[in-house]
Order: sequence, then C-alpha cells, then structure tokens
Amino acid sequence: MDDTIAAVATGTGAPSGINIIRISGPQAAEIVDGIFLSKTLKGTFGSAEPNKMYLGTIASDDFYERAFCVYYKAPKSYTGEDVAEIHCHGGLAVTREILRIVLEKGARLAEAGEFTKRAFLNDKLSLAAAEGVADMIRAETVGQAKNAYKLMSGQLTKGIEKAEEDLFDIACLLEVKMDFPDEMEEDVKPKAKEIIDSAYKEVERLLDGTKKSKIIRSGIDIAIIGSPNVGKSSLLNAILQEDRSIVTPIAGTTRDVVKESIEYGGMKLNFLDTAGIRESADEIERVGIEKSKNAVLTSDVVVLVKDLSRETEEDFSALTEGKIVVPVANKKDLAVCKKEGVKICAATGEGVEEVLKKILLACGGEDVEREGVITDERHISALMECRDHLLSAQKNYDVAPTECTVVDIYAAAEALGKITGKTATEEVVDTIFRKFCVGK
Ligand SMILES: Nc1nc2c(ncn2[C@@H]2O[C@H](COP(=O)(O)OP(=O)(O)OP(=O)(O)O)[C@@H](O)[C@H]2O)c(=O)[nH]1
Ligand SMILES: [Mg+2]
Repeated sequence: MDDTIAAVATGTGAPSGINIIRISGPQAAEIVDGIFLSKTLKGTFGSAEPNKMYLGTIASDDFYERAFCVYYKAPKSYTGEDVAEIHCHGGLAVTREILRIVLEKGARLAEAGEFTKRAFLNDKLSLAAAEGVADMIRAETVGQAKNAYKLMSGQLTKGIEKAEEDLFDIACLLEVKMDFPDEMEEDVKPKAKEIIDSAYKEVERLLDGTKKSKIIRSGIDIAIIGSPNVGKSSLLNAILQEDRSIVTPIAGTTRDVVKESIEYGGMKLNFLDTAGIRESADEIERVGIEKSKNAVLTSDVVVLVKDLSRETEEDFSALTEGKIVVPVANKKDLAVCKKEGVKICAATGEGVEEVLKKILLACGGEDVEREGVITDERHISALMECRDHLLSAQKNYDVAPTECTVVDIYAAAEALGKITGKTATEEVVDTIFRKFCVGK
C-alpha cells in the first residue's frame, strides 16, 4: 500500500456544518503541507504534533478556505498509516474543490471501504470488527447501533478469537507430541478434550443467540388480531399517534392488512393491523380474515385484543398456539367485565406504552439488546461449520487416530478464522469492503 488515498469521509449528499477530507498513505502529510498555511504550525505539516487540530488556510492558486487540519502519525491512526484530515466548511463546492486539489497533489480517490480495508490489512482490527464498523454506519435503529458496537469493539467475538487461538495451539501440540505417546495420553489429550468441549460450548452459545438475530436485523413482526370492533385499528393508531387505519363503529371495517413500523426501546416494531376474525358471509371480508390468519403465522408476536365492554368473546387459542401472545383488554373506560391482559383505552392512548413494553419483554428484545447477537449470515455459517468439525472431533475422540482429531481441530479453527479474518480469502475480504461507503 505505497499509494496515498483520499476521499470525503463525511456525508456528501447535502451541505452541512463541516466536512472532512481524509487522506491516508505515505504522502498524506506532504500533500497537506503543500496546501495548508497555519500560524501555529512551526515547520512542515509532517512535523506537526500528532492528533492535534491546527487552524489555518487551505490555499491553492486563487482558492482559499479556513480549515482545521490534523495529523495522525503511523501506526497510531485509523488505517495504521500516516493519515491527515482536513476539516472544512460543509458546502458541497468547497468540499469538492479541496478534494480535487488533494487529488491533484498526488493522492488517488479511495475506493469504497478502502480506509477500513487498510486498517484490517495493517492489523488494526479484525475482519468481524471491520464489519461491525459497516453495521454501525448502516444502523437504522439504536438496537442495531448497539449491536454493531459490540461487534466493532470485539465484545461479541472475543470468545471466538480465544477459541480459534486455543484450537490452533492444541492442534500444533498434538502434532508435535504424536511421537511421544506417554506425554500424549497423560497430558496433551485430556487438555485437547477440554479445549474442544469449551470451544463447542461457546460456538453453541453464539449460535443459540442467532435465533434472535432477526429481531435486530429486521425488527419484531407483530400481528394485532381479535374479534371485529374490539379496537385493533384504534390501538394501531394510538401506537403511531396518527390516524392511519380507518376506525368506525361498524364491525368488519378493516379488510386489508395495514402495516406500519415504529422504533421503540431501540428496536423496530412492525405492526400489522388485521381484519377482525369471525364467521362471515361477505366474500371480501372472508379474504381479509384469511390474511389475518396468515399474519399470525408469519409474526413473531401476536397482540390479541379483547373488548372489556363485552361479556363473551371468541376463543383464539387454536389459532395462536405456539405463538408468543400479548393479551390486551381494550375499552377500559367501558369496562363491564374482567379480562386477562394489559388494560388499555385505545381511544385515548391510555396504557398503550405498557403494551409496547410487554411486546419487547415477551420476545426477549431487551436481552438481545443487552447481550448482543451475531447477525451476519457469513458469521453464522462459519460458526455452523466450526460446530460440525468440533462435533466430529468429539464423536471420534476415543476411537479415531490422533491424526484425525488434529485435522478436525485445524478445520474448526480455520472456520472461526473466516470470522476474525485470519483465514478469510482475498475474494471474501474484497467483497466485504466493497459494501462499505466511500470515505470509510
Ligand atoms: N369507548 C371506547 N371506544 C373505543 C375504544 N377503542 C376503540 N373504540 C371504538 O370501537 C369501535 C371499533 O374500533 P376499531 O378500532 O375500528 O376496531 P377494530 O377492532 O379495528 O374493528 P374491525 O376493523 O372492524 O375488526 C370504534 O367506534 C372505536 O371508536 C376505547 O378504548 N374506548
Ligand atoms: Mg380495524
């Protein structure tokens, strides 16, 4: 990586307060030195105190801009190389012009993700951590951002890194000790068994967590169901604080499924308001009711709404069997009977927040947010591959020759290496960084 790259590191779509032009590579300081004048800077920009902002002027021909420049000296920079940043006003023309000048002075326009790719190649972060950086930038909910931080900071993968290292070390030791049967039986084989078992436990734990990864990735799908007229649409409108679904006193108002999302507690909650379920002679209503039943099937959580002003109501237990159900009793203001569930008044919004809290609690949304989960398909398939090799090692441990165990252990370590990046192919690495934005 002997060339120097540059790009706008901030959003380039619209004018903003400031923009940052990032330059990385051996010529970074020299390029800034040629265009930056600062009274506080004694000597060249390459002799500037690292990590310190210098106020000055970017000057080239008859173009001038007041800007801050900062120098991060290799290896203590994001990429591990010499890095310089120019913090200028966030206008589109000024930013474009400074980038043009920087490129004219010898830098090359960075490709998507190239700064982070260099950081990875310079061992500043693991491949999984780099993917965490991309997740952080793409995060649309606070829950996604929190999960991305856990990946980026290594919290989520520290068990993987340890297991990879332990497996690799013990495989090497087994190989070396094959010619010393006494030591092998007494010392090395029991140790190897321990390491295989503990790696298996960690991989299983992470894979178990991935069952909930959908909650982070695409949110919680919630079907609001119940008999006609109980207040399902009123509940959706109260949640959205908007007049979204049609509400009337006529039973059978909602026909099509109405889908709307909100963010609550850092999670995306995707609500489906459905047609009230009853026996109906009306063909259009019957189609709507079929859609309600389908919504139950595809949802993560069912909010079953009942009406406190009605003594009797249909039983939906067969339909909701095996589903996580949050019972809600609406029309608290007209209550004439007792019913199970969160008491609410959808017409005024009273108790609605309690319903949201119950949804999060019911599907473990808070645990997922606290502990973090592996969400990336690439990581999940590498974990599964590792689990298969560890299972094979465990199964054949006492019967197969040590050579076979060694092969399994190496294969398990290699599978984990696809996550940390130690054994990821160049093609995989390139594909991952291509998905980044330019400037990161
Ligand atoms: N008093 C009272 N009336 C309510 C409350 N919530 C809803 N309603 C009324 O109940 C009637 C039915 O409300 P909807 O929200 O349309 O009920 P729904 O369950 O969506 O009905 P369908 O779409 O026909 O299945 C409307 O007249 C609402 O104004 C409430 O908390 N208190
Ligand atoms: Mg409705």
